[in-house]
Amino acid sequence: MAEYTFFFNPMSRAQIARWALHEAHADYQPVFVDWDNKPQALLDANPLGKLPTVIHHHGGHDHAVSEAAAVCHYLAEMSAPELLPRQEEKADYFRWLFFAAGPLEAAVTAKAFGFDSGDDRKKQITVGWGSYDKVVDALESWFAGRDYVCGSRFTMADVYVGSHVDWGMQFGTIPARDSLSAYAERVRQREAYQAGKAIDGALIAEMQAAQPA
Ligand SMILES: N[C@@H](CCC(=O)N[C@@H](CS)C(=O)NCC(=O)O)C(=O)O
Repeated sequence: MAEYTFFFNPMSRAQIARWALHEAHADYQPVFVDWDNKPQALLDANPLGKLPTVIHHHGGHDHAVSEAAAVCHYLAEMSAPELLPRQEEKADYFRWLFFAAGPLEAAVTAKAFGFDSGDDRKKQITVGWGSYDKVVDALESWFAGRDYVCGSRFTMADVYVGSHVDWGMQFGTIPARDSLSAYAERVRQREAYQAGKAIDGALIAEMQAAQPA
């Protein structure tokens, strides 16, 4: 049995976890998930049935991990310690990992579905992301001064934050400001990013070819 079971669909946030699995050189068994017929093992592990969900078969136990940011950090903890933050990198690492999973994700979703707070100060004070514009400005200024989340060294936080920025540039949900497009370009050079994209890209092409015209 592989060390990790990886529930995925190539057209999903599971791409983030695949990249992380490749960064960790993990031994994993992929299990394709059809949205309309989710495997019981996925629902048992994660009642929301959300992807990515990973099961770590370790020490005679099965440990289920969901939430893409948690999956990335867990994989670093278990299988890629060199991608964990060093003492002096921890503040930046955790701050931006959680910023991306919370405010950034929420701001992009809110903007896409038309419920961002915009210039409304009352809403800005209440919602956890302030406003989409403030979130993008914060992200842009962070990467104006550094190559990666923690400075000059790539860590697992870059898989998660980098995925958001990469997708944002690709789908136009985050503006292609200089520091952000440069950061996206930098993380796309990772061998593990390219390996994961090649697998998911080929599967997406197969699925699209199989669809009736
Ligand atoms: N908060 C979760 C969100 C995961 C999520 O929403 N995944 C979507 C695909 S991108 C999904 O599994 N949707 C299927 C469903 O909800 O049935 C994370 O960050 O991992």
